[in-house]
Amino acid sequence: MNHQNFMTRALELASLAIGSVSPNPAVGAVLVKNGRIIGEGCHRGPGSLHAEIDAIENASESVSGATLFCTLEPCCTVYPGKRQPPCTDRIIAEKIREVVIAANDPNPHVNGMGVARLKSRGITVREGLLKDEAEKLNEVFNVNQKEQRAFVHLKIAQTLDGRIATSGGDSKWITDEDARRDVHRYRSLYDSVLVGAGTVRADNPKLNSRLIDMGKNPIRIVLSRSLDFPQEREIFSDDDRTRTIVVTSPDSRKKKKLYFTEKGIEVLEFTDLPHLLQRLYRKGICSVFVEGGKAVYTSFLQQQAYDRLSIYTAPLICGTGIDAVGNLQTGLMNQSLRFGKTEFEMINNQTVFHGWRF
Ligand code: AOF
Ligand code: ZN
Repeated sequence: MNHQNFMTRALELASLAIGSVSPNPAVGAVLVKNGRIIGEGCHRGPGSLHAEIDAIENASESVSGATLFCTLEPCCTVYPGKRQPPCTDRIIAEKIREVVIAANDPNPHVNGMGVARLKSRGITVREGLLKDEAEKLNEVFNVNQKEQRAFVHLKIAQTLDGRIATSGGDSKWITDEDARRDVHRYRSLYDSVLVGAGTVRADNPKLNSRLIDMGKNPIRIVLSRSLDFPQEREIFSDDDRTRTIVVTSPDSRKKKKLYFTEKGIEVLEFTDLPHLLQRLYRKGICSVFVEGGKAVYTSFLQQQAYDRLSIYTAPLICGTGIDAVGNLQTGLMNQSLRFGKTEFEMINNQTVFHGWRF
């Protein structure tokens, strides 16, 4: 096995806990001595051991002189709210000789200082092995740390002619069950799922991860200016005890807000999406998976309030219908939104486009 294989294994370990680590990053670590893995570890979520320490504790022999492969730069300080002791101290105390790191930790309390501390104690440090893979795994954490706001992933399911529903509003179902299962997998990875009031009125969605075994249910967020809904929408029932938050404008009627707060549903007021994303992050909601409809997609795109967009396209043409995206006020082609980084996949006969803003 070479260095790349060891880091690939560390990335596999990191991804085991993805979906349960928020607000922390997913991290994996492998300890190697004489060309053999002698310990493996991963971070399992807030309050749990860090991956490096987990690997040290699991080691089958003394780790002195070993090489540590970790997917994230080891942490190096203590600060209010920090739950685990600095990994660098333990790495130094255990006399680990070399540390190979995939990605830098953008947390301002680490951000290069972990590497500097290890180097200052004579430990050889190599950085950047499988960096892109490691950064993709923690795209939510990276945006959280750098921009102090929730990460946004927009998801659209559409026909070949870019419709998300017929003119009568029917959208069940554009994509097949396998594509919908993939969407439920994403729901289970994120802290929250957001839809507009129109979608709640028209589709009465549950917005849970029921197509995934053991998938955790995200917090449900509904954007509504009017706060007018038909009674008994699924999203406001607490059968599965999933938290729901209603987000509305500061001038919506007090009496209507009271209706929700009396049901134990939190009401948040917002003026623009960038502020809402900061507010959600401060409340511990690190990621938002946005599932429509048209007005909501248009607002997020218009306000540049997104990090990633996934479009599931099914082999259907519906002719007239509801467009996925409305007017973005882009008069010229060079003012259109262009995605720098893209990926495509197929799910049965449907294409899935993934685009990243940066
Ligand atoms: C590591 N290894 O496995 C993880 C790290 O509250 P704490 O003590 O768990 O610290 C959380 C911070 O530590 C988090 O914001 C990130 O900067 C880093 N996460 N670091 O060395 C790990 N999960
Ligand atoms: Zn640590």
